[in-house]
Amino acid sequence: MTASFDLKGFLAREALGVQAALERALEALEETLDGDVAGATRHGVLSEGKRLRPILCVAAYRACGGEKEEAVYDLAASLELIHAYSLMHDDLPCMDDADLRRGRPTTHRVHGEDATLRAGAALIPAAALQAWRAADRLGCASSTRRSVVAALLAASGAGGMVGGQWVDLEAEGKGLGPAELDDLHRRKTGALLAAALDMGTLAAGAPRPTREALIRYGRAIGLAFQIADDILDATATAATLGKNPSDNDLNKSTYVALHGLDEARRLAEEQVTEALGAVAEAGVDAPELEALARYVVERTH
Ligand code: GRG
Repeated sequence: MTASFDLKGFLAREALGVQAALERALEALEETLDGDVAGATRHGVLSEGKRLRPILCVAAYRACGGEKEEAVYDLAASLELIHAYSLMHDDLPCMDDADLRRGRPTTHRVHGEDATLRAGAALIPAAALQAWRAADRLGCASSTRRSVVAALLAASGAGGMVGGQWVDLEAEGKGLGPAELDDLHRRKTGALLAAALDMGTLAAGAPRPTREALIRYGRAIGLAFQIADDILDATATAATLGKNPSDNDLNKSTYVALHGLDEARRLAEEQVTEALGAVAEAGVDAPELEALARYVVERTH
């Protein structure tokens, strides 16, 4: 089934649904932002990303029988708001000091550091509110609404993305071991990807074993995604990737530096196999999730 799956068409269609939800989210948020900060927010959120996290959330929701199409994009958009803030802040001079993101100058290069810092900070509570309201529109019970927002915030916080970023910054130039590198990326990248599956399955009211299996899928593709990122970082140009500097420039530990290219590719494939196994265990018919698992390691940027 996956062999004939039109991944390109699927990604393009889903990205449009996500984009429309992001526009709706920003219209509401902009009522509370001044001009500079609103401009920085639009730049960081609406620039052309792959929208992988929201697309995973929508795919998980559908795989578990969810049918409320517009509201689930609003829920999924909350993940992209967090992701966008993290990229905007990650690019700031006090972190990676990056010039290029998604093929465009970074937000602070266009709108300034002050507006970028404030826009990113405003996006964090906005994302939580967005998830809460969308779960409400999806008809989730109040305990499910709490779980949905908790999943988003736990994955974004010190035990997840922020904690992983912290370790990443401290590790620059130090050389991490394999277990430390896995831990860093499980938190920095994997936690939010796994939360996408968690939130989609929660919103659809999936039974616990299905939910747990799909969260395992999310963790596996999270690691595969990061290994693929390191492979791309080592093999593709900044123009193809649409971002700079590279991890190599920043003297960061990577899967390629630690294991070499061939072994890094094998490790990524191992995680894809693990992810596909988790979908089978979940007992759902989900060609979209199967195709997305392959996409994370086959993508070119
Ligand atoms: C102050 C310690 C501290 C943290 C603040 C900045 C930050 C929070 C976290 C950074 C997290 C980060 C940059 C994670 C990287 C995730 C990642 C792999 C980004 C690239 O994702 P893609 O390829 O990007 O999905 P697109 O552009 O397609 O959306």
